[in-house]
Formats: sequence, structure tokens, C-alpha cells
Amino acid sequence: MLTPRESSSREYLRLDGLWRFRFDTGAEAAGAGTVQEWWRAPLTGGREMPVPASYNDLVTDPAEREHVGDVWYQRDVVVPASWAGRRIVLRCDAATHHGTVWAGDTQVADHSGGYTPFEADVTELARCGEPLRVTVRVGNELTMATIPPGVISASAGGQRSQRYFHDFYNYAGLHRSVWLYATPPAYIDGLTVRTDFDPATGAGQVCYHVDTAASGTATDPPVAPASVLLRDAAGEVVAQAEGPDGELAVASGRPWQPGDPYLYRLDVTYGADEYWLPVGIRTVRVAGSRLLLNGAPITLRGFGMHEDGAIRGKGHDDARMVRDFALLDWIGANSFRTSHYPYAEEVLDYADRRGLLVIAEAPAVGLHLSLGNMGDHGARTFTPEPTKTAASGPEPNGPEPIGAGAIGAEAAAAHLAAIRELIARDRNHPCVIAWSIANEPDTAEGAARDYFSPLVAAARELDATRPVCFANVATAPPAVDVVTDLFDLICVNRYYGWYVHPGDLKAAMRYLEDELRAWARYGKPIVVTEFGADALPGLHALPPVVWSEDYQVALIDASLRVFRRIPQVIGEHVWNFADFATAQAVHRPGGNHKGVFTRDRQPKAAAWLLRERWRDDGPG
Ligand code: BDP
Repeated sequence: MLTPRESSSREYLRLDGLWRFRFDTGAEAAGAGTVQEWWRAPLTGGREMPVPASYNDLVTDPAEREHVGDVWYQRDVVVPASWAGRRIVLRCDAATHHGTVWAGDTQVADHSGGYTPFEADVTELARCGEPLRVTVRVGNELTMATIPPGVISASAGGQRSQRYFHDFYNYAGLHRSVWLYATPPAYIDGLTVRTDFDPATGAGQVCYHVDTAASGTATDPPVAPASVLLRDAAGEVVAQAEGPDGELAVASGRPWQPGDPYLYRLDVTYGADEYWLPVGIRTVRVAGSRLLLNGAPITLRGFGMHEDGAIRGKGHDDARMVRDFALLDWIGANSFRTSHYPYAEEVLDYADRRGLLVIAEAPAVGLHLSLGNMGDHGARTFTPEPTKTAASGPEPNGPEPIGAGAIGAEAAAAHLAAIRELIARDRNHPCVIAWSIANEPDTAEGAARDYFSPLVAAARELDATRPVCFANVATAPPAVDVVTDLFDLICVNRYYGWYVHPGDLKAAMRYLEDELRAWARYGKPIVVTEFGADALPGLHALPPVVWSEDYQVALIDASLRVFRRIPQVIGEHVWNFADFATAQAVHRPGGNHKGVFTRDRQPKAAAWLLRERWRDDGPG
């Protein structure tokens, strides 16, 4: 599946804007809309919702904001008359968390996983020159079979509520664009590039693989195989080849890197179809406790982020993206993690062009069912047996307990699918330097090893060119973690000075240093993928106390000093880039405030500190 792009043979309609919209509040188990087949006629009710956006913060009724179940989006689109004879595809970039699509009266797609695209060939259903009714049912339910997981309960009055084990709000809706696009009937279906670069000689190499296919309407599929041209940024052809697989040599290649994100362009032709792909020539390797980009050690400075903002929630927003990257540049960051799910493709395209290094994360967050405020004391995550005792059960009227079996085969299959879709979508981006396959799973539990071994193997098989990692949780330090040896990079999320020893930075930093030195014994590169403190913007205190901007500054400052004493620590990612929305909770006043920027993207005091530290370090 290829990202829609315009070319001489391809055109698209981006179906952004207001769609007809309806909440499905029926009591039927399958949802009233499904039972009554709402896709067969214009949606009633007169509501409209923007795409892309989360719907949650656009409504005023609390029950609608916290709705658990389906919502329906619908619009008509006139299929251009000029598309006659072409293959026509309907594509959703993200329906969070489950999307079902109808073209007219016909169901054409059904997809689980809220952050990766899916599409359907609708050539037979779209009449050129006439309107096509497009209906999308979006479900937001999280269960023990989904990634991320959750538990749904119903009150005596029938009101359903969603519980989940991750610390960001469960925004839902059509979060990214919906497209209708046209290609020739015989078309380029997939493209994979792998690059190599020899810093000693400057020799670059681009290995490519082209998949082609023909839709049912193709009368005359091309006899010639695909051919490719590699152009430099000025448009000059620097290498070319024929056939579905090949290697393109670039004698004096200009490598892609932060500060000089040089992009070539691969032009692919197959019969009448043309497609193009930006290509950055670069290598990423782990050597001992170093991470090498184009053969040279790099240190990562940056953030764990979120796709999050006021009003639009998790809906992709070019304006927010451009502001975020301007701030990353201003502060001297060279990298970020797509915590805790794959971000919009627009973000990765932009990171390619801006030279940001990205740890791309699968949406596997909350696989730790006994953690802190979100989990149940004593619950087991990967062990298929009930472990809750009456003593550790919830209070009467408390949240629905996590059931027996917890994270089992179904969730593992969903997790594998999420990894596959992430790597299939993002493997051609030079900005992506590592795959993070989970955030803070319970890797102190013995059963975590059997759960993760096949997932790591699958990630490596899907892409042998990038390191594989996961973000380790505080409850699984080196003495008890059972999976770290399976991975290439050690990523740790640590809150010394916040959840542990709050207000006592001296003790906190001693423990932080001790633990990092214990991880250093693995001889692998260490990235601290989360550290930080909540700070309410405008709250100041001398001496610094928790929740003040001054304490956030002091904690980040002290942590950076520790990191720089340990040579194996090659990355520091502050949690978080900006304040963000969470589920309603008494310890989350208006959300999570660990942002170095406010939710409306203005600096807190810590931003100035980081700017001083990171800009002094210089690029790379
Ligand atoms: C970590 C999680 C992150 C949370 C953060 C926090 O990885 O999603 O938002 O803690 O508590 O455990 O602020």
C-alpha cells in the first residue's frame, strides 16, 4: 500500500472537511446503526463533524465526549468523470480504533488499529461523473483483545464506560485524511528501499523492490517490468535500473543526516503508472554501546511527544505540526519518539525533510496491568490466569476489574499486526532510525519473554536494517527485567525525583545514576526515553517544590548531569514535548503537565534550560 501522491498518472481527492455525523447510542449489542444499516441512506440528525479531528472535544455533552461505541461519518463525493477507465481507491489514513467503510451500499473495508491506514479498491462501485456515498463507522472500544488494551463496563442504567491503562486521553474519530484516488488499472502497488553508505569512500547505494499489480479492469497489463530513475535534489538522474528489484550505485553520495537532510527522489515507472518516493541515503547501526548514523556516533536529544492539541484532539493538523517542528528546531532537539503510536505520515515526511531522527513506536501501550494509578494491584499481564484476590480487588463501585487471562493470544495477534502495519508504512523513511515495539510493558513478569520473543523476531524479519527497542518501565530494573537481551537498544523511562523521591533530587539522582550504571553493563546504547516532572505553567517556587516550573527545571538539569557522566547513555528524551490531555483523574489537573511547552505550544522555564544545553552541544 502506497501513500497517495500526485504524479502524471495519479490523482487524488482529499476528503477533508465537514462530514455528516451521528453517535450510535442504540442499546443493540451490534449498535443501532449496524442493525438499521445506516450506510444505505443519508445519515439523519443534522450533525456534522470535521475530518480530520477527534470528535470528543467538539461536543458539549459529557456523555457524548465519553461515548463508548460506534460513531458514523458520511459524505458524498463526485467521482471525477475524467477517472473513467482507471482504478479507483478509497483510503482512510486513521480511524481510531476500528473503521468499517461502505462505498454506496457495499462494505469495502474493515480495519482494527487506530493509527495505520487501510484502503479498498472501489473501481466497480464508483461511477465516474456521479456522486458516491462514503460511510465510515468508527468504533473506539478498547478490550483485552485490542492494542492498546482496555476494559469496558456498564452501569445499572446501561451507561458504558471505558477503562484503559495508558496515560493519554482515548480520543476517537477520523484522525487523518480520507482519500479517493485514481491510478492506471495496472499499477505500482508497493515500494521498498534500503540504503547503504560508505563514509570512507562516499559510495552510496539504494536497493529497491517494486511490487506491481493489475486490477480487474486492466485489459492490457504492461509487458515491460518496472523501471526506476534516481534523481538528485536538482533533478539530475544519478542512477537508473530496470526490473522489480535492483541496486542503484551513487558514486559520491550525499548522505542524509540532521543538519543536512539531503533527499534524492526515486521515480518509478510501470506501464502507464508513475510513482515517486523521497529517498535519504543513510545507515543506522549499533556498535557496542554506540549508535552510529552513517558510521559516526550520534547522541539523541529531544522528546517523547503526542499528537494532541486543544479542540482537534488527535486530529492531524499541519499548522500544529509546523509549530512543533519550529519549536524542536528552536530548542536544539535532533530527535523524538512517536510515543505511543504511529504518527500521521505527514509528520514522518516532514521529519525526513527537516532532518529529525525518529524512534517510531507501535501503539502497544498499557501492557502493564498492575501499574500505578491505572492498573489493579496484583494483576498479571502476560500470565493467562486470574490473579486478583479479594483483598486486592477494587472498592465497591470502583472500576471494572481486569478479567482473567489478561493479555493473551488475541492481543498478541493484534500487536503483531500493529508492528507489521507500522513497519510496512514507515520503512522507507530515512528519519526512522529505530522501531519501538512497546511502551512500558510488564517485563518483570516471566511470561513477557515468550510474549515478546516472536514480536522481536517479526520486527527484525520485516526490517533487518534498523535497531529494535521498547521503552522499559520503572518496575522492571535490570535485576528483574526478562527481555532486554532480545533488543538492540536499551530505552528506559525513569521518574526519579517525581514518582520516586519527589522533592528530594539528591536522593533521586543517586538512584538514577546507580540504575543507569547497572544498565550500562549490558554494553548496549542507552536512551532515556522518558524523564521529567509535571509543572503547572506560571507556578513558581523557591526553593523549588513539585509542580512548579522551577522544580521541573531543577529535575531536568540534574538528570542531564547524571546522563553525561555515563558514556553508554547516548540519548535523552524529556517527557513530554508539550502538555497533553489524559483521562479524567484527580492527579491530572487538566491533563498531564510534564510538557516543556504548554498545550498551546509556548515555552515553560525548562524549555529555555534545554535550549541552552542542547544548542551548546551543536548538531548531531
Ligand atoms: C510513563 C508513560 C507515559 C506517561 C508518563 C507520566 O510512558 O505515557 O504519560 O509515565 O506518568 O509511565 O507522565
